[in-house]
Amino acid sequence: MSVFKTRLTQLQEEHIALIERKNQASWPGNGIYDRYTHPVLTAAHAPIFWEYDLNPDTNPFLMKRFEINAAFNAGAIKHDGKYLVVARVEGSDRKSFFAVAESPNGVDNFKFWDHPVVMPETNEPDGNVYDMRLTKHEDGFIYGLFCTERKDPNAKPGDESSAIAQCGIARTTDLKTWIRLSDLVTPSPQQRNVVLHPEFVNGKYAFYTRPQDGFIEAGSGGGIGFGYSETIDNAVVEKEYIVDQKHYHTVYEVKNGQGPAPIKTEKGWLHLAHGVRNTAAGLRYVLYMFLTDLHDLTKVTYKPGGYFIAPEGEERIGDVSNVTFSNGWILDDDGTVFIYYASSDTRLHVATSSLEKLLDYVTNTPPDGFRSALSVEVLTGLINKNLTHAGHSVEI
Ligand code: M1P
Repeated sequence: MSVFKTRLTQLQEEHIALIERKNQASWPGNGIYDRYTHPVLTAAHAPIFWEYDLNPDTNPFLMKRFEINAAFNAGAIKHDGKYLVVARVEGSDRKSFFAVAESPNGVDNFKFWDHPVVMPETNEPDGNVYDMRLTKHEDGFIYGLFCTERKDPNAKPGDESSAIAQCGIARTTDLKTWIRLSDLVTPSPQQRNVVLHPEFVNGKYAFYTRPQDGFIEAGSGGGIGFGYSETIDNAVVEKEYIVDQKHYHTVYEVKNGQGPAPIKTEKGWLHLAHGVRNTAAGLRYVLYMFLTDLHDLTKVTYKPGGYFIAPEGEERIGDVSNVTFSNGWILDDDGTVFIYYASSDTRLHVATSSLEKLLDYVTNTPPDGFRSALSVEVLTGLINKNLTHAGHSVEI
């Protein structure tokens, strides 16, 4: 057999084994959610026909012609009975694009659709697009809001890295054909992590935003904002109300951002977000949760202290290490919640929980007291409760 054929056979066998690999929950976990043994999506999940020219005449050495570098930060939705993620796929040329992968069960067997998303552009071409949040809106459409990044027109000569980030908006009914609308206009010079609320609020479209001064730095901006627009075509948010601020000496002291669209529960809107703090080794991104009032969407009613998910083991390492990031989750009919989170801007994982468990977590985990002494007070309370409780049914 030719080298071409031998290599191709091996690549195909390895690819099928990867896609069909079973994923198992890692026990005993923390009781809040289950992590899984394997990532659900990686660069290696890209179909072989994306990376190779499979014609031996034009590619006799069976070389990669279009290398996929990473598959991470994914929007998620259950559609026609399938668990779909719209991943940020990045080529070795650093350009991101969107591609849909589907799974029959939400935890393994994720397979990319044959073609990536062809995202139409506005009059101002996108330099890079990433981090789509999917919202099934009550107006009947599925919206994808994402970051569109373009070179800063005011960058000084020689500055090839300054960029302007804004929120791109597209809608679809089948995740195959996308209609691009105008980018969201807000008072903020930079926007990332913008999410469409699934319901109309007083007849208006409502957006979670992240006002930010610079491309990386939140600066005097920051916090998860909230604002309204009369329309979704040519959407304009005139005022951003801060729902969840960054705060000194917390896991969200440098900046934060809304994750996926919040889930409506009987106790309020359940939010997943990311928080960023600075360390000697650079920025550290973790996930945290909070609940907002069912009627006053700008009022946080519960917010556990600390992180919900932080990078662990191999999750710690990647193109941008020490990062967990989530922009997609799926609430299933039986109350299971599939939380899709990416690690270190490299790969996508799933954690599973339930609405009941997440509400228990959010409403019963002590809030951040913002001082060491108050953390010790909370810990002492828990220790004393456990050690002095005579009627404990469990031997300690
Ligand atoms: O590299 C970590 C993350 O950085 C950005 O998030 P934020 O806007 O909060 O700083 C995004 O580029 C995100 O995609 C990335 O995972």
